[in-house]
Amino acid sequence: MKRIITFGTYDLLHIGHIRLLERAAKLGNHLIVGVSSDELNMSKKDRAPVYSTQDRVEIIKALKCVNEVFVEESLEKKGEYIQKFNADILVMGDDWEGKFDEFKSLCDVVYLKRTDGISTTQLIGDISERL
Ligand code: C2G
Repeated sequence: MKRIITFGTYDLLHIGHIRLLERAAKLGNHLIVGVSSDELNMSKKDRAPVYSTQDRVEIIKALKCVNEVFVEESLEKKGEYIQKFNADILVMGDDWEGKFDEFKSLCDVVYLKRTDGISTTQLIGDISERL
């Protein structure tokens, strides 16, 4: 029984998010997802997500490959979340390659390849060009 934990904003859910979550789920038996709060996003990206924290949580909860969802309040609390949820593997996209190696003392850390050519920022740009 392996418990996987991963983190993200998942704003305007797209195929890159789905592929990452499905591949993460396959590494174990139970996938736990930390969805970053609106406040955390403002500090991280200087932009409010299009969908609210509660809507993003609800959307991620509805996915077949996801077992448990919580709100990630702070980037500094990753170690606490790993321990609280008893995670065996931390999975992140490879845009974070090497950034979470400090948690190797708590669990395995795996970086998965991102899907090329799609991002929330790009989607916002594409949609606004169509208006
Ligand atoms: N992702 C992907 N391919 C893309 C876009 C995103 O595989 N084309 C992955 C990211 O690597 C990440 C997950 O989907 O693992 C969620 O992406 P974001 O919502 O952009 O998450 P981010 O804002 O990077 O938040 O604590 C860390 C942060 O909360 C991560």
